Amino acid sequence: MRDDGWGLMDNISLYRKLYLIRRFEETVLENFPRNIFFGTTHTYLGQEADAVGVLSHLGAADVVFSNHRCHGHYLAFGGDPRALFAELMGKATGVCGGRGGSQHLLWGNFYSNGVQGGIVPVATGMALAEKLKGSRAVTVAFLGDGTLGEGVIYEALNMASLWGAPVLYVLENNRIAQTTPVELAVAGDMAARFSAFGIPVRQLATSDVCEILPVAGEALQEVRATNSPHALILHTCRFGPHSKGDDTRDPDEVARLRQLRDPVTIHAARLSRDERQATEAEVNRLVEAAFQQALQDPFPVLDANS
Ligand SMILES: Cc1ncc(C[n+]2csc(CCOP(=O)(O)OP(=O)(O)O)c2C)c(N)n1
Ligand SMILES: [Mg+2]
Repeated sequence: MRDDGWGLMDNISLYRKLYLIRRFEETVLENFPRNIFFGTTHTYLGQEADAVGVLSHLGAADVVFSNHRCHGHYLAFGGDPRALFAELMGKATGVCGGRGGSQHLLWGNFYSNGVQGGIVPVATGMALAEKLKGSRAVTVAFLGDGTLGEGVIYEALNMASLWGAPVLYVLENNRIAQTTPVELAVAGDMAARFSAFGIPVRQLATSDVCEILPVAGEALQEVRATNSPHALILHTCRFGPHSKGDDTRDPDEVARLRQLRDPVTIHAARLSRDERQATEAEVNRLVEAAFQQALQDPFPVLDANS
């Protein structure tokens, strides 16, 4: 997390973060057909309030584990947009020197990995390590509804509960996994998956960052105070395709979600017209400059001997 006031939670600061993620992701999708990005990408369009609502509470010593849909988490934690654009382009200035691509980031205490569920035991172990070190850091691990089918998650939840790992599992239920609707992939109750292991769960069905912030803050405070795992289920909406152009949903249904559940529009209503326009103009310039800079950046030099 950046140490420059990025953690502020006033309405303009929150809007800046939401809109930064939105513009970043739109820029990725707009430019994907130019063949300037290596590998694939999964955008966070529609879920911006989740990352901002949770990660605005964290400090630089805390730890974040993310998945294949990691750009929003990285940016909300204070990651540099230019380094992320450069990473997608395989450039030397990228988050991981251009070797990780969209899904595999390592930046300070921020980790992401595209193997579904793979980060959950790793995050749990990291949380435990921080506890044993006495750092007071909390770990946040993001996962999606479609990842609830991965058995390794349940081994991790069991150990987290037994050993008191200070971790907040944030389940982003966007009701779809690639093209599979949640009804065809997840049986039974989502919250019960956590409570079965004695892990307290909170749930919210909102795209309003101001509703997520206090509940996430309370959950994180409990993780810190009790040195034990907690879960937060955020029922959210994916506005874009799973990756690029692979959306099999009814376009009218997606349009309806955009109309009712847009985190950017919802929060924009709290700003005056001038505040909104000034913030958007500032972020538009920042994202464009980051993108252009990354385009100019050099590729890594491959050294066969290293
Ligand atoms: C172990 C594993 N199996 C399959 C995939 C391919 N894959 C990537 S994302 C995804 C769907 C994930 O759905 P969900 O967990 O709901 O996250 P969302 O994409 O909705 O954010 C799949 C099947 C993978 N990355 N890892
Ligand atoms: Mg999903």
